[in-house]
Amino acid sequence: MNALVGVIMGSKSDWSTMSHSIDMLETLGIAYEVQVVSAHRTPDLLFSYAEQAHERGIQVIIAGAGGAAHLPGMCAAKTHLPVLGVPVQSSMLSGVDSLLSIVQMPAGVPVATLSIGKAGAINAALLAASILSHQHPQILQTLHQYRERQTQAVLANPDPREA
Ligand code: RP5
Repeated sequence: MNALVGVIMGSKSDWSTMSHSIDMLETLGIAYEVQVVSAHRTPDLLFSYAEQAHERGIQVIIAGAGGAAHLPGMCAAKTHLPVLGVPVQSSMLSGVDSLLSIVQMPAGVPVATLSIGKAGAINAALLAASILSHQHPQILQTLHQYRERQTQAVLANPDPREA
């Protein structure tokens, strides 16, 4: 199956966060590819990745980065595909630096920015599924099932004192 979602991250040190995107894509049965692409250390690779993603069949890009997190924004500058930015929780500033670096895009070049860390990585995969669901009925069905399981899990155990 050709990858529909391209997951990129600025460093292997982002993997512990971005692996949550991968786990959710696998839960939803969405074909993906994943690799390190650094805006600062491999800028030419970033440009070629973003420029060629669409013709390779990628429909959504999830880009995670921390600190001076330029990867999602520069990726969005080089492709018309939707780019979902995940701010990785940095050690020095707890990811606020990452969040502000990603979210404050100038008008005209959007990045859909998720929350810092694990929740953002999970939600990026779910948002990718939402985007893809319009053209992929199987993904729509799987997404509905995931949401229903989540709802039922809360309803089945509403007492906050119980685990
Ligand atoms: C960013 O710099 C990466 O996304 C990572 O979050 C951060 C630190 O990278 P390493 O020094 O750990 O490789 O580009």
